[in-house]
Amino acid sequence: MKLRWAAGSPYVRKVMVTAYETGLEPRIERIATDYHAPGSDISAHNPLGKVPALIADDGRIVIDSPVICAYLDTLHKGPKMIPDSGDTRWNALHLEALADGMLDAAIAVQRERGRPEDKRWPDWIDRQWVKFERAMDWLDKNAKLLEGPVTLGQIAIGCALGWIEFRLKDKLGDWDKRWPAVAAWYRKFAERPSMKATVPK
Ligand SMILES: N[C@@H](CCC(=O)N[C@@H](CS)C(=O)NCC(=O)O)C(=O)O
Repeated sequence: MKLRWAAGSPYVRKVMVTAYETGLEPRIERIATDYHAPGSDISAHNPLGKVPALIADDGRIVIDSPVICAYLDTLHKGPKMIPDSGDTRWNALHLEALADGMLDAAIAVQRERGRPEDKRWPDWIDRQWVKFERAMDWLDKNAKLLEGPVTLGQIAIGCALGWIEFRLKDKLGDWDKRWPAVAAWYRKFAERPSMKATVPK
């Protein structure tokens, strides 16, 4: 399989952590992709111009990290990252959706901050950041959902927090104090070999 890959992308990282956790990593060839470059050929595999995109062994193209991870989960015989049924399934998918939404909001903040100062809209930054803060408040109260064998939900939350801590450290502040249950869980999760092998640089 080939993966349209970029080192700094948290969505790509989610796919790669899933690949490590399921033993599929050796089967994935990373194709480094500069999706911002004018004329980038990423649209040949994803008309939306986004990474990650997977080119499966049979030529099938799979886009969007939740779909790629679900696809990878069909290719191995070990414990499923998306459990087949019951509470664990819906908790995993719920956490993944929450994590992706946290990231979407955080990336919107980072993009807005990257504009020339006279083109920035502070209200937009606040509106996005509050989504992240509300999600973290909820997660801290429901941190027990992060317990148990590794799932795609945990992977997605781990990768989202890894990116936000890396890119928006100043906004995040002393988050170990504000969201202690999530922070404690994250510090431990970040020690997994799959997370260490994919640290954003
Ligand atoms: N929902 C997508 C989001 C992917 C995404 O936004 N990737 C970013 C890199 S972190 C990208 O390729 N952005 C390019 C663009 O939006 O034009 C997923 O989960 O895969």
